[in-house]
Amino acid sequence: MLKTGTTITRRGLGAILAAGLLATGLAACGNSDTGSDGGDDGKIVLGFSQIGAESGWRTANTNSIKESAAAAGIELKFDDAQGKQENQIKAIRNFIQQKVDVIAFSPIKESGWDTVLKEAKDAKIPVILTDRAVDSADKSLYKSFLGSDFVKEGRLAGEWLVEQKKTATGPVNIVELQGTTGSAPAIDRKEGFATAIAANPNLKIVASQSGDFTRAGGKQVMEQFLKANPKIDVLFAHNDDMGLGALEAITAAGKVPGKDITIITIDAVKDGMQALADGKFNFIAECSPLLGDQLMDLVKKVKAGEEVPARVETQEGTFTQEQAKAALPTRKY
Ligand code: GZL
Repeated sequence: MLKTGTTITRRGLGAILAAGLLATGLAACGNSDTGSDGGDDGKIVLGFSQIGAESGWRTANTNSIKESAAAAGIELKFDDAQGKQENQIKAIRNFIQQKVDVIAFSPIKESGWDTVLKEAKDAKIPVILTDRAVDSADKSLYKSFLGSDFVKEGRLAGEWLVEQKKTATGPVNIVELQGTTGSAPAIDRKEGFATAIAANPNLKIVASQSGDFTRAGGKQVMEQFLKANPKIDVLFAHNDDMGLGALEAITAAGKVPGKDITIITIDAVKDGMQALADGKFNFIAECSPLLGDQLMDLVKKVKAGEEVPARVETQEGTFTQEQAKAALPTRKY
């Protein structure tokens, strides 16, 4: 930027004009250190592949990403994969073809991403993982992971149960509704919960099966659990939605949720918090879907070629029935 009062010689004017033309030329053909042409109006273009709309959490996550992109002035190309990994892979390939500036996605399961992520790397388009992780050994395939510590969520759920059942003298039978098979949250929450309850040998998981993070899946699998297990003391569901579906099966079986069967879930979306406040759930470990603002911050930094942390974890809490009653009026999701 020229300061006022600067004397410009003929040679100096020529140099300034040449620099201006060069800069304009670079801007017009996009940022040469990535494979992108950028947006028509110079906006950063973000390609985002979302898993689908399987749960209240996912809907809140999608809303957060769309709202934050608009607020950040980032052009969002959003794809809903309808719960299919092959659709996510197709979407990422389309983003590469469109030469977006940055690609972000929530991988429906941990494995099967190396080939398409290598294609993005070869195209010099940086990738950010949001919400869920991948099991790629090559950490250079993505710039950062933004999301929760799922093992901790499972551990917090288990630790609460250990405390609640510390005076139990006989077996406490637990049934577990797992999330989507092969997904990071399902694998990690299962691990965290199992590790925590090992502290009390009375606590036994007598049945564990995926309900795919959906209400319908939770209801269907809980019906099977109730038929096969005469004594169920606890339900641990990897998300609120499967717990909400299970409520229907438990009630239909003539049992009182929250009393006959202690129910522990993860997420803390509004419907889950309402069930907790109503005494139908007993404990929820929070998993925040509000990743939009942090994602857009990472997108801008990555586009600018700045270093970003390999892992950005969201801060979350836990809720008892009383805490849910207090928190509900101001819940954002
Ligand atoms: C967790 C997220 C999970 C939620 C479910 O970060 O991936 O997927 O816990 C959602 O509700 O379906």
